[in-house]
Amino acid sequence: MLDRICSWIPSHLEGRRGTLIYHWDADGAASAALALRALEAPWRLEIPRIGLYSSAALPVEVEGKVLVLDYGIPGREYDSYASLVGADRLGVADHHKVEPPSSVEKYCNPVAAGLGGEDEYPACSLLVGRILFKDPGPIERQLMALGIIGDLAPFLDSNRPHPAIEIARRLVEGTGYTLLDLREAVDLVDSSYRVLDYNCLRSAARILAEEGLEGLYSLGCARSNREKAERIVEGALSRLERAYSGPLLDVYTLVYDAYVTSAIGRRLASSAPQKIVALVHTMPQSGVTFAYIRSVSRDLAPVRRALEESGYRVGGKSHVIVVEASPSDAQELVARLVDIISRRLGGSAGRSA
Ligand SMILES: [Mn+2]
Repeated sequence: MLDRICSWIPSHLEGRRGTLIYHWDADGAASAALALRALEAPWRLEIPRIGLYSSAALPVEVEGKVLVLDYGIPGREYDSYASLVGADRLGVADHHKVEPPSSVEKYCNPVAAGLGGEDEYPACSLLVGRILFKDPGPIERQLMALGIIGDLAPFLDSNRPHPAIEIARRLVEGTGYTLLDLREAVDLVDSSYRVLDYNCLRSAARILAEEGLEGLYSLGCARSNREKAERIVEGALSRLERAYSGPLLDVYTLVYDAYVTSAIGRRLASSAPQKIVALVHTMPQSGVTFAYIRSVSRDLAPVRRALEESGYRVGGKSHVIVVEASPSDAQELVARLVDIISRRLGGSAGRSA
């Protein structure tokens, strides 16, 4: 089934020139590293503008064929991107629950195609690894597991079981690493997007492709970004304000100029595992506001539908949603979230297994 929609990937990667574009997190970097290992020559590496989820965040200057990995934007965004770079040379591999594009034929997203949920497809790295490597070796197994632990870190951090964590455990078994080693590797990659270090995100993908986890642990820029990011996250936590607290929902606000939205949002979600947690984060210098909505126990699909119906731009998966707004709408966004999640969905924001 997966082969039917994703079998184009190996031939798409043929040729010496091309561009890999990948989501700025650990799953994105692991997916790019797996693609690099399958290439005969290293392609150019590009990362969307950190924090933004739209075709406008994708590079216009690309070379050769283009493969976008793990970037989670809805299909219509790829339709607009295809009109810029050409639909024939664009391919997309993803596992986010979004509407598929209409003009991009090379679109490998089993979740969007209705082949399964995110439990079956917990990471883009797992998807890409399965397609590219019929018999994955130790480094491929590490990379496939890294993407899973990247996307499921909040489950691991709050000690909640998830079937895919067992998949990751089996993948790294015998490669010399544990789940905790993977968790550390996730922080090493993710710290670079928190401090907006695009170059280090490229280095991370390249060294992961060449040496696997071992190379990442000794990557100097990743280690220093982790220290920087820890200080930044501490600074953000001290400025966090609770705007609302109810039995189902907590809403926090933060005004802070660093891309720590997911780091803080994940931490808040892990500390209130029975609830839905929303963080409305404004970065004044960048002029953007994000609402990051996460729950480790509840399916957010009804929340997502309600926000879309209210006219918001929404991206994400079943346990995490990102809403983009402008800073002047931050206060209204808080009120809307309380209205939609607490009042309207109070009874129906269902628990998932
Ligand atoms: Mn992912």
